[in-house]
Amino acid sequence: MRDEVIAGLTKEGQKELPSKYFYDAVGSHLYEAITQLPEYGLTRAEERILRTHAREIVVRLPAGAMVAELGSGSGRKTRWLLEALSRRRPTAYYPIEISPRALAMCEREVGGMDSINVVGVEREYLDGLREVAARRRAGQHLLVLFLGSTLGNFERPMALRFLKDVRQILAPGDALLLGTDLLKPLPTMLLAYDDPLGVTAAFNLNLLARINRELSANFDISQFEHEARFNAETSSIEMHLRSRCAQTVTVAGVEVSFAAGETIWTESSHKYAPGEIEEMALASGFGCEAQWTDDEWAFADTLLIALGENS
Ligand code: AVJ
Repeated sequence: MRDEVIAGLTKEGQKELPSKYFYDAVGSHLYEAITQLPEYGLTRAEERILRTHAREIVVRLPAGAMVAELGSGSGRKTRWLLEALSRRRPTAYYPIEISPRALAMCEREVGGMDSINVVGVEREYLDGLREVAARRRAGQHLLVLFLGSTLGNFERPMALRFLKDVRQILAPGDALLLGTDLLKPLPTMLLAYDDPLGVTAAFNLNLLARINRELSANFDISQFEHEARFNAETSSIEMHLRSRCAQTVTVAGVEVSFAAGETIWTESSHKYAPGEIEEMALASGFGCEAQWTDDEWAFADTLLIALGENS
């Protein structure tokens, strides 16, 4: 974390911080609060999809597959799928998370379920997935869950790279259930990332507070403000932290200077056009088996099947 933070803050031009560091104890709880906000429809939309279509999804999955989830979060949405799966047979579930807090929340949420064996994997996504794939029995299929539009945090070329990397770890016939937030009217998207209660602002600013706590930095949190904007070129909502004045901060012994009004880019959440997901899937070695969308909030869960070498 130290090296990535220093590299991002000392970069020429636009300063940046990796969004994966939002989720310490405070950040994980703030994100949970965001998912309850009326302005942030994403999580509820996906929960409605998984709740309403759980059985339909499960019958399309390879039988007896073990389940790996990339970035499980609290695991609340996943319950609906796991319930439908475990009604057919006992299922092994491997949540993969770098945040021990999120992993603990997830193990608590899912741990009590009958016929589900939860084994948390505290690793980066691809490392964790390789580890889980190595544990499968001969011929056993894998279902990878990548929900909540976490893919949207990658720049488009990185998202494609990531899907290709996942495909490489999978065998033909393995499945990937991919959750993606879709493009919607600008005011709706902006409010979702700049809510009137300031929960998202707190979530964003907590990144600086975390860096203070863990890298003995001295950010004055009151001298930064939350900003959400839409980047039409990349079709993504960007979150930034704007320096309210000219100031110098020390981070792990390194001095970082800010001009008044300068920003740190902390996250992009890409919003997809409906046809785009199938396109990305095909370009990364998956076939599009089915797609479910929500009526209230434009969001899609797409079931992708890893194609064989010749298909
Ligand atoms: C957890 C990555 C899906 O991008 O919408 C929520 C994180 N950031 N509000 C998103 C987030 C600001 C969220 N994801």
